[in-house]
Amino acid sequence: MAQRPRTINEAARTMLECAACEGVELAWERLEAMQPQCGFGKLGVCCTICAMGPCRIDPFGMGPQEGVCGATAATIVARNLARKIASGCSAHSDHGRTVAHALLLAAEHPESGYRIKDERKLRRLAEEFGIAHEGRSAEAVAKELAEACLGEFGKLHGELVMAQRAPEPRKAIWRELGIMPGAIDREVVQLLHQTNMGVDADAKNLLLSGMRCALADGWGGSMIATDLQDVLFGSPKPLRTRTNLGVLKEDHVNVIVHGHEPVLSDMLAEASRDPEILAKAREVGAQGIQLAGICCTGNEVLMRRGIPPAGSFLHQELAVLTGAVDAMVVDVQCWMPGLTRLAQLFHTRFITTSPKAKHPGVEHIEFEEQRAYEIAKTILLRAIEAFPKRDPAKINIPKHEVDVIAGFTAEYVYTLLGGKYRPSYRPLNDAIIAGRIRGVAGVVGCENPHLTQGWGHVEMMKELIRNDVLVVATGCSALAAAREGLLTPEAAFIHGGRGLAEVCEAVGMPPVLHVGSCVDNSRILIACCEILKEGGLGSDISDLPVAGAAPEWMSEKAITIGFYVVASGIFTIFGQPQPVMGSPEVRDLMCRQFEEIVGGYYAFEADPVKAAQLMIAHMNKKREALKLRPMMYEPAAEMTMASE
Ligand code: SF4
Ligand code: MSK
Repeated sequence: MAQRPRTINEAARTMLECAACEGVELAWERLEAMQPQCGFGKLGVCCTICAMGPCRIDPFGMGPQEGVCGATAATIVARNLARKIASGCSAHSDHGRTVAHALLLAAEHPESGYRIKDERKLRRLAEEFGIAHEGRSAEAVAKELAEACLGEFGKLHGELVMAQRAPEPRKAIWRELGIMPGAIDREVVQLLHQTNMGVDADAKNLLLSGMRCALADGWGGSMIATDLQDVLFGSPKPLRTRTNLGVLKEDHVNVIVHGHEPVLSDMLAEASRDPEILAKAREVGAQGIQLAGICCTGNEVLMRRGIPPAGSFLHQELAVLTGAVDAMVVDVQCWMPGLTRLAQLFHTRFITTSPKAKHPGVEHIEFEEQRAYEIAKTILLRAIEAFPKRDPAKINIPKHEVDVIAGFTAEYVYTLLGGKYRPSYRPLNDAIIAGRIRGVAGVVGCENPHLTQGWGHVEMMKELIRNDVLVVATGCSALAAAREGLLTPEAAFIHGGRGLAEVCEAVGMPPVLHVGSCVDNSRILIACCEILKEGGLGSDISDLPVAGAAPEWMSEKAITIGFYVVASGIFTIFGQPQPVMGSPEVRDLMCRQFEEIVGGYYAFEADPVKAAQLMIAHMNKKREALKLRPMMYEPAAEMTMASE
């Protein structure tokens, strides 16, 4: 049987060949060594919640159908899934909390190096939180806003402030179902309690609580992270840069920032221009400092500072293999412990920075917001020290880099489509109503060595834009699209349908809009609210011709994102199934009954073109319900089946 290619990306292929020649083991080899993987785990029917277990349900009905306590497959599957939702919500929300702390610091200690960069957004948020701001200094307002946001994590009563942004019919559904989120931390705690041994054994009840916890992420923790980052680091505006491993420079000190939280990486970007640091770099023979990003920290500094992304999740080891990375600096989430051993084969300084994320044998330079600039300089000095230790024989930077336009936000769409003097969502709504644009798809999420890297994202996006669907992308999905040239206006003429291409040409935008990092999926929710407010496309998010997808997901955070997107009323497709296939009851709830309950529901489809067709069919269904005009132009009927 022909082997499935590991990647669709040319630069990644070059590095994988290099790894094979050197006999270096990467995630793909570790995955092979792991075969066969546990089928019970994959199906979600393994329970380790108490010490009477571990228990497992026989999916073929030949063995035990209940755990020692009597829990059925449905209970076990739903409980396991709920725990993943709680974990994903914790990760995003803790990120939001870190940013709120940084905002507080900027307000109270400007000498920390943090500044308020978007005062207009600060004052808009203050108004939303009921904080008086007129005639008050930005710092005074920021202090109160930061405290109010921190209060959202543990408040005793009431609903989340940002969840009030949802349209009224949506909030009515959440209240009716009892899934309107309250304090963020409490939702996580309650869900973990509910999944203890001997608490909730009702799969539907567990998944509804899972939705409430996920909503506390999407309309709470993640939204706080996104909005406060805009206040602190500046609201992104589209900018052009380059991406892929070719952005690393042989004659520069290359520093990779990887993870999710921009509180350190933004400071590294600032410090990389410090004359003292640049002089030190020149002393060791380098021309300067090249900062490059991986994963969502990369997205954050890409969209605000134009720092080029070297790659996405599965590029992290490949970047080290170039032999030209002088320091790999990680904060939290998505960095592989395998980097530790790999970095030791090279001169690369692998540096952890968060008290929450360490690894034995790895240099740890703890990041403290109060000394952010000083710490950023220390880290850069470590990279400069490493530069002369490079082994020239090991340097192999693939010459691949392409143009990328990144940094769209829900707010920027106003200006993008309506122009500076008439900012409005009207042109977008009109294009949808007139049948020039079929709908909007959010394609997001990770990469996974189980699949050919980038294949799911890129094939799905091509099929969507070919059918006049505007795509918004975040996380590693956006980075995969960037590498294959989909984040340029020209991509609309090469791959887009005629209607979408006309709109892209009129405003000069790419057919796939980069809207940020994983926490920035909250921007997609806000864009849906803005479309509804503009009018003509229904009254609830579930009325809109929109859909979501995570074709190559791997993280628990993706499950949480999926749940808040579905609970917001959006049809969502995951490539690999979530670990629920061991319970037909849970699968039926998610893939069918959820539509009745919350308007959004799931499908699992590994073929990205088939998945795109399901999304298109869903959009057509919504267009019909809204009695919109037929599409102006239908693409050629043939459906190219994606084949790996
Ligand atoms: Fe087994 Fe029940 Fe304990 Fe899970 S909670 S390990 S199913 S006894
Ligand atoms: S970084 S969560 S691999 S998208 Fe946000 Fe990429 Fe997934 Fe991490």
